[in-house]
Amino acid sequence: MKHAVLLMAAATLWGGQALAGDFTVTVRGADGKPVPDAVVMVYPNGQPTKGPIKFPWPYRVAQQNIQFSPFMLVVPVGAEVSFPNLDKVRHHVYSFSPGNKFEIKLYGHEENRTAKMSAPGAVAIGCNIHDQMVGFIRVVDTAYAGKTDANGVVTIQDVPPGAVTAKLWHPYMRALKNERALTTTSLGAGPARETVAIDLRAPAEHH
Ligand SMILES: [Cu+2]
Repeated sequence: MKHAVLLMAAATLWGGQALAGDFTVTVRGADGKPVPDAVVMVYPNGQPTKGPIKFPWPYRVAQQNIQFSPFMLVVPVGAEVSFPNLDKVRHHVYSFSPGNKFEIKLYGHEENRTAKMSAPGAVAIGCNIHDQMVGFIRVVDTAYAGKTDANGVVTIQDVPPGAVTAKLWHPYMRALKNERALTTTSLGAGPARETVAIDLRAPAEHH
C-alpha cells in the first residue's frame, strides 16, 4: 500500500502525467479555442453505474451577480441540488426540462432551496426575473463523468480497463441532442487521450 502511494507521488512529481485508467479529453471549437463546460460521460462496457454515484464536487448552483455559478454542473441521477441565493435581489429559478422540471418561487438573499434531479439528461435552468440568467445541469447515470475546464480539458479518473462507450455533450453543440460519441472504445494499460473539435452555435436568444 505504502509502495503504491509512493509510486503515485513519484508519477505526480515527474511531469504529473496521467495514470492508467485516466481518460483525458480535450475539446476545442471549430476556431481551435478551448471549449469549457463540455461534459464527458464514460460507460465501462457500455453500462450505467449500478448503485450510488458520488462526485467530489458540491451539487450546488449559486445565484451570484445575477448569474448561475457554476454555469455547468454535473450531478448523479437522484442528486439534491442546492440553489443558494447569494444576491441581494430575489430570484425565481426553474427548469422545463423533461424529467427534471422544477420551480423555486421567489426567494431572497442568503436563502437556500433544493431540487431533486430524478432523470438522466440535460437540464436547462433559468430565472423568471432575470432573462439573462442561463445555466445547465447534466444529470448522469455513470460514475465516470466530468466537465472540461477553462482549457477545454477534463480527466476522467480510474476508469476500469476494457471496453467503453464515451460521449460528449455541450448545450450549444451542433449535433442531435447536443451530443456525440467519442472515438475511444477501450481503455488499457496506459492513460488514454482524445482530442475533439466541435461546432458550437451561439447561445439561444432569450426573450
Ligand atoms: Cu434571477
